[in-house]
Amino acid sequence: PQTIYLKDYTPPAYLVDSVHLTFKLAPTTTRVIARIAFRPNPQAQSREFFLHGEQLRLISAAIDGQPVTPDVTPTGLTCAVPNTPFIFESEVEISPQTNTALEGLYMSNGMYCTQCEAEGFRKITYYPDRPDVMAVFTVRIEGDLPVLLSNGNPVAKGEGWAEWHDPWPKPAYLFALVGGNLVNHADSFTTMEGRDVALNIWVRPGDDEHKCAFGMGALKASMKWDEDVYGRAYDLDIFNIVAVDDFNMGAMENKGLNIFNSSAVLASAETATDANFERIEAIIAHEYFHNWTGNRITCRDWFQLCLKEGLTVFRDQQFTGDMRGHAAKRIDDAVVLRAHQFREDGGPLAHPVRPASFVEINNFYTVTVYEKGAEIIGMLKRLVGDDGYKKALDLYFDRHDGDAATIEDWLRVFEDATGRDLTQFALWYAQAGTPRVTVTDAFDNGNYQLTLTQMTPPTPGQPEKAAMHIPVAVGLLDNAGKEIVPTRILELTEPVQTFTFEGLAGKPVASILRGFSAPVILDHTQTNAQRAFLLAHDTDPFNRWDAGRALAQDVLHDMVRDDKVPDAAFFDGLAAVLRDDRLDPAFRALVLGLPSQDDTAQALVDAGQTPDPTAIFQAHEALGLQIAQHLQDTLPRIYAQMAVTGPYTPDAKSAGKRALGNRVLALMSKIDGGRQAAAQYAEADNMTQQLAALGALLNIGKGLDELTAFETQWQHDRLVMDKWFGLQVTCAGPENTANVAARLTAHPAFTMKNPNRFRAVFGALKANAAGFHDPSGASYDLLADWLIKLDALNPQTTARMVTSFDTWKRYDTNRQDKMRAALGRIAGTPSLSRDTTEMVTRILG
Ligand code: B3K
Ligand code: ZN
Repeated sequence: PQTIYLKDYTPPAYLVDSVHLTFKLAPTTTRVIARIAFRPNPQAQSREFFLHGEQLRLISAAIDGQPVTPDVTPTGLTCAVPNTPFIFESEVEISPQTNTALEGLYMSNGMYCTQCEAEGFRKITYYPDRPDVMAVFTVRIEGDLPVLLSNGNPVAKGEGWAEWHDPWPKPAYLFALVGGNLVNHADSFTTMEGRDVALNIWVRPGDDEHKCAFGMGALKASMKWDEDVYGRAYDLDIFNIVAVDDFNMGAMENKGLNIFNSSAVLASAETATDANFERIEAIIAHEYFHNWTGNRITCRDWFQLCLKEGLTVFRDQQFTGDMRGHAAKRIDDAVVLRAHQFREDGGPLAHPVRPASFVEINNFYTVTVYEKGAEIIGMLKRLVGDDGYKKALDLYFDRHDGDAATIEDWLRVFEDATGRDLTQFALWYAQAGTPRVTVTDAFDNGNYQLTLTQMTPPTPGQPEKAAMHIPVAVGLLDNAGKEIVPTRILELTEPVQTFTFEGLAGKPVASILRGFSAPVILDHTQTNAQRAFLLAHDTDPFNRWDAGRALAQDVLHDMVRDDKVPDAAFFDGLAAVLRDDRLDPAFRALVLGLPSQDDTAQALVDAGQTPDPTAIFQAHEALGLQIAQHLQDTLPRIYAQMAVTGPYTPDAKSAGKRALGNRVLALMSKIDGGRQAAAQYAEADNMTQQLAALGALLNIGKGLDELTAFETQWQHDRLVMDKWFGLQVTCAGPENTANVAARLTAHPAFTMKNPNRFRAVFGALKANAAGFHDPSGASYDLLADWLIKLDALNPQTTARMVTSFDTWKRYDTNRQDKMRAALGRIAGTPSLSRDTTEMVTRILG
């Protein structure tokens, strides 16, 4: 397969002014008639006329009304064209019914829908399928279906047809079409500019109709927030969201017609957990925010993906912080970043936030592009301040509205708006790997000296790293826990740099990297007592939580390595936080959450050791039991205090209480034989309580009756059944995990055609670290078997899930050999997709 390089970018040879598409929908013989107005691009370096097209059957083509016979290859067509503006017309046939890759036009439960980003439009018709070609689309859909939707505003409709017009020029990846028997949950919103916008969430008739209200509320809150915070109003008369069961990712920001995985939009108290509600709110916001950051200003090419994704993730993080509290949100984001992005950045799949090359762009919708991309925006904001950020963003929207822009454009608005030189900062986009910042300090004569040393490890293709521009937020506390120097940003730009704080009465305690001010690994050797002190006193909530986390990590590390008994400081610190009624329950729940087993494995690797997932599992189990025993007198009291009375609401405050109550329940179950969990299961009137109780029971080897009852109760609901599938794998003991997963694949409701169901089982298999890495290799083999089968149907989801193997080099030779063998078997599969081939090749390195 061919590698595409950022350095090879050239402007398009022809631009498109307008497109007129007619769809005649039929399951295996859909006809697409395109009428495209082209004109030569004055900026072009060539006059070659090439249109992308894949898996299309060309019926006819014409230029300015004259039939032509283009040269057709499996990837597109070429044809002689005039040197002046011209009209290209074509008719093609496609088969949505047999499109199992879920890219292009496909069918899901009798509904037609599309997914075009990044390069799916070329499976719909011949077109210059690149984001820097932006055009005005008019769409006519003919089909015997009650609801026919596309982008923009409705123009006209009749029995079996509808026409849509989108006045905003857009790249083809934002095209969307939906046709089906759907019902809408309707509402409206009046923008700050006075535009009345009709809002709809479309679902299949039946069960799901009562699950749209929360999403609608989130949409309206997002629209208002973008006006209030960024001054950005919606720009069409209608905004449609459609829920689809079979979808490769969370959702898609098509102009005026967002298409959502049903798991990312549908929610009710009975069927969705608090975590589901929060995720739905965030994804709805994210897709809505793309209307400005992604659609009005799009990307010049796919290397610039982080331009829209990093910024839009940053915006949805700000939104969730405003809705639900910034401290907990920052902690949640840091947990995700460390667990997934640091893992990616430290392994064979490490790549810059703006990659320099790719084979298949779908493989670069990664935590690095999204989440590290968002961290870069956060750092920029910290460096230029809130006012500087606001000025820069206003300039960005002013200057680039309607453009297909680049990271250089983005950084330039910050330089122009604030006068800062961001040359060194720009390395964050180009250099892969997580920088490591080491801290040493000294105190002398009232002066406190903090020395920070930075090092970014080599990553694939990047053996040497330059020093980065790293904002390190630091505050100082005295020995009584009082803050004596409030948070300030130290700008680390050299390999080694010393910062001095003068005029102090005694040696302070430094709280470093407050608010997780940069996506780096902080290497700060501290005693358990120092960590416990910060856990008790730090005025920065993030660092307070992080001190507890570091303490837990140290304790686990010692248990795994030398079987050491945990320090009393750890239990005392946890107990103090748990009992402190002034602290937000959500925060206490976060402190009570141990690092994941994979986090512990990574920490051991960072300390130069070979992690043994079985030993890590045992240490986690043992520590959980000891925590439960130490806190046994307190747990029932806190559990009772966290009871939420009245009907379920998904707000942050009640969710925080349930989160703490359920953490406590899991601990109590380790010593009460599951008595309380069984009671909670029996009484639960919402999914958060029901699922947490079931999980607590399964984790102690009980709950089989509840598991059966759950299946009987929920067999009609796909999204809830995904939880039923996943939880059993998550909670299985290490030697049993592969068997449980294999048994579930034989369940009549298992299907690999539905990515949610496949991920429910195999995402959980990966997440169960000890079970996945059971030394027998049974889980490796099972996953490989299923990925080989899935690749023939759905390359995108296969390529994504093959990353479960990306840590193979961490482990002992037995596990390494077995993982390599599994990867080799995948790699050797005849006609393996380009997507999976690229990923396996990179993982094997
Ligand atoms: N932009 C889409 C992701 C498309 C993924 C293509 N493989 C959703 C989002 O980031 O909002
Ligand atoms: Zn996005």
